[in-house]
Amino acid sequence: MKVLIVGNGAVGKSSMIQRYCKGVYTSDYKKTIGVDFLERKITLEGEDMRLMIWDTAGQEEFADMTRVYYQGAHAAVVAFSTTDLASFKAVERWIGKVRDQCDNIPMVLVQNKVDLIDQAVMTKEEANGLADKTGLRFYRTSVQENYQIDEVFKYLADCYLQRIREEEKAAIAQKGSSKPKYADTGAPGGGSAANFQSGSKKSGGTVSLATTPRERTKAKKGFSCTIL
Ligand SMILES: Nc1nc2c(ncn2[C@@H]2O[C@H](COP(=O)(O)OP(=O)(O)O)[C@@H](O)[C@H]2O)c(=O)[nH]1
Ligand SMILES: [Mg+2]
Repeated sequence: MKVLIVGNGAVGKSSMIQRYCKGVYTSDYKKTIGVDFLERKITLEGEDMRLMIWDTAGQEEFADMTRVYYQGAHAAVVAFSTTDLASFKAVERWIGKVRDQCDNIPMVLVQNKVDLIDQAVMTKEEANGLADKTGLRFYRTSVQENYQIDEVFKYLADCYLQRIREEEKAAIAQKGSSKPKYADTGAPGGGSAANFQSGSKKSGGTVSLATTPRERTKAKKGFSCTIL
């Protein structure tokens, strides 16, 4: 699963990725260069998921790179900082950019650095107002304090998982109509049930469940979670 983090510079995007994927935090400000993404594996409702979280630092300066970063993304975090008014005002522009570049992917709005709430340059009402206006789920986080970071990504992973499950349901419903195909795999002659059984015997004696919809669903699920 490819996840993007967008937002103005210095709101804490790289720190958030490092915190979530490596469990580390540093207050040294370094402009991110070179790192494409970090990953973390989580289990959600019994499904193993691999989140690849892409850093979009410096993107604005390299318009050509934009497409590559956004391409194939499954979800996005749109972040602003408690202490940076310009980052707050830029939120809708970032949302627009994600909507332009990606299909209708799940997004979440994040106000980072809530540990600095004393130095906030917007009120709680203003932040809530923006969240309402955008219609996105809103989290207040502190990468420094490791507050609400896991929740942000869990929410996006959950949105993605539900979406995949719905797609699978639709795919299975469609495949139902192609069932007779499997009845044809057996030896010549006989009814469809007999054919299916003789086909199983041929391929090693055990009655294999490999052709049940459930097995195919699982395989597809794993694949869907790891493509970029
Ligand atoms: N106080 C505080 N500082 C933070 C927090 N998250 C990030 N920072 C600091 O903000 C600065 C910019 O962070 P960075 O991750 O490089 O921002 P990016 O440009 O969006 O990738 C760094 O000095 C971080 O240590 C936070 O939750 N609280
Ligand atoms: Mg960065």
